[in-house]
Amino acid sequence: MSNHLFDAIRAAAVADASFIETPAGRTWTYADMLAVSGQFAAALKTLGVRPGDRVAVQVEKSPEALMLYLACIRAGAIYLPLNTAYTLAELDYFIGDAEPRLVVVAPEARAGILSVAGRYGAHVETLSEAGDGSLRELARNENADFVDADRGPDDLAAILYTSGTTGRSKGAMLTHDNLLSNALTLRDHWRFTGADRLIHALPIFHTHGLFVASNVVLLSGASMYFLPRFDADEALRLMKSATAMMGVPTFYVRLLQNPGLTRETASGMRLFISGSAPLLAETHRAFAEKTGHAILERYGMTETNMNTSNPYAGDRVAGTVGFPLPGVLLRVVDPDSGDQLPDGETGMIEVRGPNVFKGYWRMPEKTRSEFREDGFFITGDLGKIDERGYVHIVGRGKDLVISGGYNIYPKEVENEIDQMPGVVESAVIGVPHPDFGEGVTALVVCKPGATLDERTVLEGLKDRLARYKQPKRVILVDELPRNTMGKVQKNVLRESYATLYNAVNA
Ligand code: MLC
Ligand code: AMP
Repeated sequence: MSNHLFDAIRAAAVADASFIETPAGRTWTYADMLAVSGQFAAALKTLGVRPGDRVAVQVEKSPEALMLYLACIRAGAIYLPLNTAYTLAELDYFIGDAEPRLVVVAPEARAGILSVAGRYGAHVETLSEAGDGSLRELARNENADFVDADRGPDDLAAILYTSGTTGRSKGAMLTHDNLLSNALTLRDHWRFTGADRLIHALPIFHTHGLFVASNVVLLSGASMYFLPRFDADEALRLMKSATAMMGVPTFYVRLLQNPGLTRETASGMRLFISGSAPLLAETHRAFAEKTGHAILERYGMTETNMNTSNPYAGDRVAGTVGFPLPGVLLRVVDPDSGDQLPDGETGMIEVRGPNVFKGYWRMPEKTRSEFREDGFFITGDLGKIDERGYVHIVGRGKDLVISGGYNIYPKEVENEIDQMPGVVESAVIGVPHPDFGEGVTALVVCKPGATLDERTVLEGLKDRLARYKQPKRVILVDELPRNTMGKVQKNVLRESYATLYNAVNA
């Protein structure tokens, strides 16, 4: 029997070495990790979860939540993490689409989810932020010596939903080898060892916090400070005894605003990594000036895991995402013809490698349309390769807003607004925001005589969309600018409202 991903995790585990420390003073060794993930895996089996079954999880971050992820890998189930901000309306879609055998939610969310889960034949268990709940109780009574399910490199380990340009979310299917190969590459590239202690302040329902951060730590036998959420004061306090941090650009913007960030505070750290959204070159420079550390920026996405990284040794160039990682092929092509462009020219970024996902869950046509015949995945990001080989992301071919590292597809928000009584149409854009990088902003055209205002539009979105997708501002306008083809000119709108958030948090 072999389990492609977990065998490697097990091989890297040193039984009495520290694995997790929480701010509440809870500590976990690697032996604890092996035992508790084994108990959770056994509980899944008792509940009837079989290899290939999906397990949907919307719970707060805790060591036990991470154990549930590992338990799914060990039991051969497909882990399906869900952002804790998703509303019941959003969950309905994910559960209907993925048809999980089991749904795990916070105890207080149980009553709400029961009818949704029931409709799709899913069983419900609970897990709280403190690590309690019905699933924990079941696991407590199980044997820790779980025999891992047989899983090969191509078997699915996880499905992560990413929003789509049409507004419909797609489940990206990630295999055991997608996750393992990428985490091993990152471990070596960023030189993680058992001596490292990572400040882990990211959520664990997306690629960054779950796979990049947690898998790299696990595969190097390192330890981590596991924080429920990012807090600049807490991160600064922990830097004195940590070695590395991974974050979205907002983490670095907030650290820079904190007088506690000094050369001395960061002197014990060896590495600061940023990704999930563009890091402004000015943030990179200000951080280097303040601390002496050049933030290492890398580029990835849910479908591909990590594609590029600035070098560990060598120039970490502000405003670039570095070189393709070992084993990853990256090219820049003309978006229409698909022909490869010479270095220096801007086009569509395409990637191929063991990191690239297997396709979208139950969407074979969508999958086909996003791959070239030679197996390259079309990322939707526009970029160029400079004369030194550094990759620059210069824009997006997809209509997407990234706010604080979370993706928001304007279409999804527009669809909700357009359904409101009194609305003729809307356009949702991202404009520069000092804290979140981009601020979701809605321009709304109302019917004559309609009594809509900013507050009523926001009120109408409250139970429909996760909080981070909701516009930070809603502006009523008489009409939307259009080109001769009748298409809304979002670039014109982005220019008109470019300074909207200048005064906020400045
Ligand atoms: C929270 N809010 C956000 C938001 N996060 N709004 C827009 N964008 C966000 N990212 C809302 C809150 O609900 C709150 O609403 C208000 O904004 C202010 O919240 P806050 O207290 O300031 O936010 P905070 O809890 O501190 O969270 C901000 C954050 C967090 C940046 C720390 O969003 C975060 O951890 N982001 C990381 C996302 C991530 O992991 N992305 C990786 C995706 S994987 P109210 O109700 O108060 O008005 C990927 C691939 C790759 O992209 O390459 O890695
Ligand atoms: P997601 O779908 O949440 O995984 O988000 C992936 C997208 O985030 C990518 O397609 C990019 O548009 C963006 N992204 C990730 N890392 C970076 C980065 N370092 N610089 C610019 N954009 C990034």
